[in-house]
Amino acid sequence: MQTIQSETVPSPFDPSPEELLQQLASQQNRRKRWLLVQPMSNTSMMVDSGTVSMPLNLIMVATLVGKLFDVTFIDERLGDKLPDDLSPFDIVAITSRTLNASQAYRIGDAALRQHKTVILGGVHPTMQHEEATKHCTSVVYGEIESIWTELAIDVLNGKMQPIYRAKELKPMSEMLHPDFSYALSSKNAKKYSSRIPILATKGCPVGCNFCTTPTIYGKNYRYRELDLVLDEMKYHQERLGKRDVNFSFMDDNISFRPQYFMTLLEEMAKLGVHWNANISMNFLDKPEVAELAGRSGCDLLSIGFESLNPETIKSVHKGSNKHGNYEKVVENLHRNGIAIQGYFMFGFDNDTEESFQLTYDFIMNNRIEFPVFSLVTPFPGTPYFEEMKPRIRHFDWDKYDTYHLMFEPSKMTSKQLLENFIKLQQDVYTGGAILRRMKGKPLNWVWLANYAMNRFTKKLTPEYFY
Ligand code: B12
Ligand code: SF4
Repeated sequence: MQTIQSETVPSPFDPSPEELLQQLASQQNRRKRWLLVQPMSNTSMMVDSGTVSMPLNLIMVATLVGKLFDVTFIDERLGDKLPDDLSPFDIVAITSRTLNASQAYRIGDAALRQHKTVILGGVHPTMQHEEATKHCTSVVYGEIESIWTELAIDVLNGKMQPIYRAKELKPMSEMLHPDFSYALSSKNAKKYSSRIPILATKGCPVGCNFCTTPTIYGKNYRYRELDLVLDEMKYHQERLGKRDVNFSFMDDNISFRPQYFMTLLEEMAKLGVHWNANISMNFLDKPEVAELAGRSGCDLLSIGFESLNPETIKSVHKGSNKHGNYEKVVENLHRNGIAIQGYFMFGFDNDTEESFQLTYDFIMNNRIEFPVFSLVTPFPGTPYFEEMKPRIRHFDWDKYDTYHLMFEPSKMTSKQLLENFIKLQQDVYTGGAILRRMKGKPLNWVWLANYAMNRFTKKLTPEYFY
């Protein structure tokens, strides 16, 4: 006869996991103390210096954790200092991308030495969970929201598992309204960009082989009810006492569901806000979309053009990029007063020295306001990483900032790649080139970004990228 253990069969009288969590939480003698850390990277790029964007990922973690526990929030990029003595804390939870993984691991190791429960989350620990478990008690795979109940129950019971991975993703309607006070309470908070991060959708089914999003979230695309997004915008308008608030969407690709996107735009037009976002270019070739985006207060869209070579686009599976549409997309956006942050990557196997001239001509002829260049970087966990692994020069995560040479190119030497890469950046950011691209455009932060890039690119030498 088979014996059935009582705990494997849930009784209708058992509390649900959510109820159990509330019960356990209310029995805490004192609220457990969490230290949440955004680590600083070693990158020479400008992304982690000067003004930085508020880390919505860690803010979302703090918002959830803060419902049941005490939270101390440290953002090393601001100059916040991690205490040497971690005894006031029970749990140290650290977010990490690849470029700050080694710093995240150093913090994790130090906290483990002080016998703290250490939790690592974010893109890199998700993609490299076996590596990450050596530097923590537990890794959280993907978003915290979908696994929070199980994680929090284990924290309260003091019985942690090495990895927490949700069986299914929760709908975004359950996402809490982010509480920015955790980040803004830092005495260094003035270093945060005034643009408020906001999230409407998650995921991107385009499926580029170099991107972590399809690997972590699959072809899934979720969105929040519009009212939730708009309520968040109205809340900030009231808090700041003005209509003209600047929002920065953290979405992977905001336009994947055209109807949702168009309705969101209509509603933002009524609110009178300003916004920027990442977007794929399929769909922007329609003039009516660009017109509505301009009317809704969009002042900049970040678009991954990646390469002007259609063969390269095909090889990375970026089906959203139709080479014949590039100029039409730019023209549509410019006609409606929307600036473009254009991303371009170099080092692909199809790239030759001519690729740089082609890109220069495209940027200058189309007056791309904010071109951003990177060296192709196979991020761990992506199909591209697996494909390129035998050719990757190093696995030093500090150098995975898209500004280091990852492998020898196939149709030119590394020296040629780097010299052309530097020349292109310096050429599009000379004073004259900035004027040619920017003349007549609104006097805003995009001009400042160009000025900063002018200074930054002058300093570049090939050694920088090794
Ligand atoms: C918006 C965005 C940006 C913005 C803002 C970044 C910022 N400060 O937050 C800008 C434009 C500045 C940017 C810049 C860059 N980015 Co970016 N960016 C994104 C994007 C699209 C969304 C990030 C986001 O905020 N999502 C919303 C939040 C709420 O979700 P989340 O980050 O996934 O966080 C959840 C979980 O990860 C988890 N979690 C996160 N941390 C923790 C911690 C703990 C303890 C726990 C339990 C859980 C947990 O719970 C969170 C809440 O749900 C991601 C793609 C992605 N989906 O991750 C790429 C991404 C992070 N970027 C990437 C890259 C490469 C860059 C750049 C190097 C690009 C460049 N060449 O300039 C720079 C580097 C910037 C930097 N210093 O990190 C890569 C990183 C790859 C990697 N393996 O590290 C990503 C993953 C895109 C990709 N190609 O795959 N980026
Ligand atoms: S379009 Fe952007 S977000 Fe979507 S898979 Fe490609 S790189 Fe990732």
